[in-house]
Amino acid sequence: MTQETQCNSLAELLAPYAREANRLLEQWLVEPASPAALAEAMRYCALDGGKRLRPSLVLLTGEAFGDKANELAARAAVAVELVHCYSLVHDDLPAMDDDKLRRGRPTAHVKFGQAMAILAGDALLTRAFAVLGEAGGEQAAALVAELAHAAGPAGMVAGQVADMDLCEVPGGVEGLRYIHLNKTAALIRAAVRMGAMAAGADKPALDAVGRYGRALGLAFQLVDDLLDVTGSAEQIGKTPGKDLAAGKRTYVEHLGLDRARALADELTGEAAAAADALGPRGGKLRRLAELLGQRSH
Ligand code: GRG
Repeated sequence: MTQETQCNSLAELLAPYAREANRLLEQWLVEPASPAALAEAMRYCALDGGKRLRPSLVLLTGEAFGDKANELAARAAVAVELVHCYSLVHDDLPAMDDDKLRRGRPTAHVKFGQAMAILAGDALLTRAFAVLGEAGGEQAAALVAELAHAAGPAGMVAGQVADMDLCEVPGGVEGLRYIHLNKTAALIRAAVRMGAMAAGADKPALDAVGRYGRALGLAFQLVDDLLDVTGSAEQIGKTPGKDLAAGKRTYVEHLGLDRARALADELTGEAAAAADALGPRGGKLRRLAELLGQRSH
């Protein structure tokens, strides 16, 4: 399948996938018997905002490897975004990053109180695995395991524990790489792998997709660190300068702006090379990596 690569902005490339992700989230987010107040908080945390990068990656990769709309990819897209939304809600809590602004709006605990924010996060996380698991069958089970591993104690949660200095982490760029491979890149890698798995991609393709996701995830985090320093609250939808002010380890703090920018470019090149290894199927993934490397929000 030849993939269109004409898009000039990340928003333009993501738009059709993000629209579909929003539609699917509306459809699957709330389990009917949920208390209304919890459903309201879940909707606040998961709908109306965000770039929908991760679900778009699932859908785009599924499309690259498949010929038609695939329900498993659709469920995986919803599941990965729900896990991402839960992680943002919990990360914003006073016990973690203590942030007041997310996606340009008050954070969940500011809006609903801490107890409801914690519970809404719990509900988003568990709902993710219900939506994915309910597809049934071996393929769905493999996707559940993929997502659980990426989000769990040897993945995103490990990255968060390291980022919060709750475990030993090597100093310097090595430690930063460990944190961001787990906190950020693991879920992005899982997103592209799940899209490819849902479409029945073979092992060599899955390996290339995994390399792509890992490099893209690290590049994404580097650009996030750069934007924390150079972006405005309007551009990034959260408090700028927060990471640096909080004494957080960031690539900019360790490397300075120029070397951090150079590393982002290098990782974008790595992602592009992995996309090229997929042949024509990788065209859109390559373009997405280029545009993500240049993003301003
Ligand atoms: C609570 C287990 C646990 C983990 C939290 C996601 C996370 C881990 C922390 C959020 C802070 C942060 C800078 C994470 C790195 C990943 C990242 C840049 C998240 C923001 O992702 P975007 O830009 O957000 O895709 P939107 O709002 O567009 O979905």
